[in-house]
Amino acid sequence: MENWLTKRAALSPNKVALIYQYTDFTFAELNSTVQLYASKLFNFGIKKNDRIAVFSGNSFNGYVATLALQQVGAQIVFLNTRLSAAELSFQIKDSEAKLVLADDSIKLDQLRKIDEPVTVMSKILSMERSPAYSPVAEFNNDEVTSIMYTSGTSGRPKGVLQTFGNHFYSAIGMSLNLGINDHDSWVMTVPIYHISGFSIMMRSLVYGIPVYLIEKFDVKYINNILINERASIISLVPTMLKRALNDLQVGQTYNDNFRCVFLGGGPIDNWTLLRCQLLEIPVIQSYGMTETASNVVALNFQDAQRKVGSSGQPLFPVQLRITEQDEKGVGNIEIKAPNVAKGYLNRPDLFAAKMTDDGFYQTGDLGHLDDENFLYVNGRKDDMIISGGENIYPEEVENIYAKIEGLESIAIIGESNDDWGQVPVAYITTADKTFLNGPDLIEYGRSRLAHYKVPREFRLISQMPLTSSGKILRRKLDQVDYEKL
Ligand code: S0N
Ligand code: AMP
Ligand code: MG
Ligand code: MG
Repeated sequence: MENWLTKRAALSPNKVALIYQYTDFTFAELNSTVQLYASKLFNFGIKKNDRIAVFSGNSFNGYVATLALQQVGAQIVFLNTRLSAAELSFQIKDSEAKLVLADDSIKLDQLRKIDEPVTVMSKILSMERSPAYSPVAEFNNDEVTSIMYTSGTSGRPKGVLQTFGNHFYSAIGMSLNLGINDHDSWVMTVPIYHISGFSIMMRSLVYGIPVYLIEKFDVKYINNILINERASIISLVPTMLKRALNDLQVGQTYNDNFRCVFLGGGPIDNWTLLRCQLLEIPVIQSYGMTETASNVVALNFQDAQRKVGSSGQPLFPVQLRITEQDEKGVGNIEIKAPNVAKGYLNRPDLFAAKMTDDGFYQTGDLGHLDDENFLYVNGRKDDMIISGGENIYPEEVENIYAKIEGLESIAIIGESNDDWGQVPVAYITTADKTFLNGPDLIEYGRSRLAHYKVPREFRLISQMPLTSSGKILRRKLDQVDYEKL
């Protein structure tokens, strides 16, 4: 396919591409800004197929830099800005990123502690443009454009390789479901470093619609945009939706061009969905993941009221099946689609282990289909916790704590939480509790892990519930008597 940005700028130069802090940029303006930046990146030495890590919030500079890296043909390694220095360092090394391009409008504290080379985005601005630069001619389907790290039960995080083809089929599947029109625009307040955010940028190029780029999830600011501007679609995770509802004043409604909240990233309770119905805020519930380059299943408008609690039907390009069903029809959710990622960087073995012989990706999620083939997600096969749309793997956190002397065993589970959905809490055993206290254990975690991964509470128990083979039974922990540390 032809380069999506140059193609889009040629097809609809005067349409609005980006709205940032109440200022509009057309596709022609965005393209020329991006090409200038790309030419400077090129002069700085960034070339086709280089891997460049990006540490950025949803800022104008970050948006332009991301698009510019695609224009020079670099692969973008998206860093989650909440990660600790050690976590960032691992991803930068593992991806063999040539450099970290950092958004200097946000706090760079963790980045200052790492050894890998960092360049701030504004430094590129001061470079000369290169006469030798020209944008890549094509975005090819099996070319990797973005890499996003995801953890798992097996130790270190893996980089998910997302191709242009993945993003294209994702955008097409979505538009066939939603029916994108000329009045649509998409609010991007989910982070650009997650597929929830980045996919909005990619869709904007494919559809030719504006993105409202929002730097920080400030609920008053967001509601103001939804009430007083012409925004039509907003992607949210459940935590964000609940905050938005709680902030709405009696009688306030979203603008008359508003079409829907596109909800994903984790389970939602029926009460919140009911509240949305009462407030006449349409919600499209969806199901998807980093490995499928955003949603693969979504409810459509006609069925939203009838199928409360369902994530909808597989999108047009998506095949979905449930294997190993129990007596209630609940089993493994498996997906086959052109938007399933190419693999895990450096770990083809781990990706192959998740693929079936006939090409279905085993998501690790459990679910069932009703008699009309609507999907209901029932949970996870493993013990992954989702807090405010961020995933936490107990094993990853437990491994960090296992290094503490005197701590005999530790197990982490998710506990329900009104704001975050779930938060992690830890159960520990020790022969001598004199040296262990809750606040110190929390501090220990905060200096080594993204803060959302750190257990909120440490609970001392006399012994771990075990399986017959001696493995810790996390799912029994919430029934055990404990002493709060
Ligand atoms: C919910 C958010 C906005 C909360 O962040 P907030 O309130 O802005 O926090 P800060 O002011 O930065 O920090 C305040 C304290 O809160 C802690 N904290 C921040 N986030 C979390 C969290 N998630 N859990 C627990 N604690 C958190 C901070 O650490 C800080 O505390 P201290 O000072 O102690 O450090 C924010 O979390 C957020 O942006 N969440 C969304 C993330 C997201 O987008 N996840 C989706 C990932 N999944 C996918 O992308 C696949 C699905 C998908 O594609 C999709 C998903 C949604 C919608 C659409 C789609 C789609 O298919 O298109
Ligand atoms: P991530 O890999 O960070 O993109 O997270 C994707 C995971 O979020 C999925 O594998 C599910 O476990 C969870 N998830 C996404 N959508 C839903 C949904 N509609 N209901 C329940 N869980 C979901
Ligand atoms: Mg994942
Ligand atoms: Mg995640």
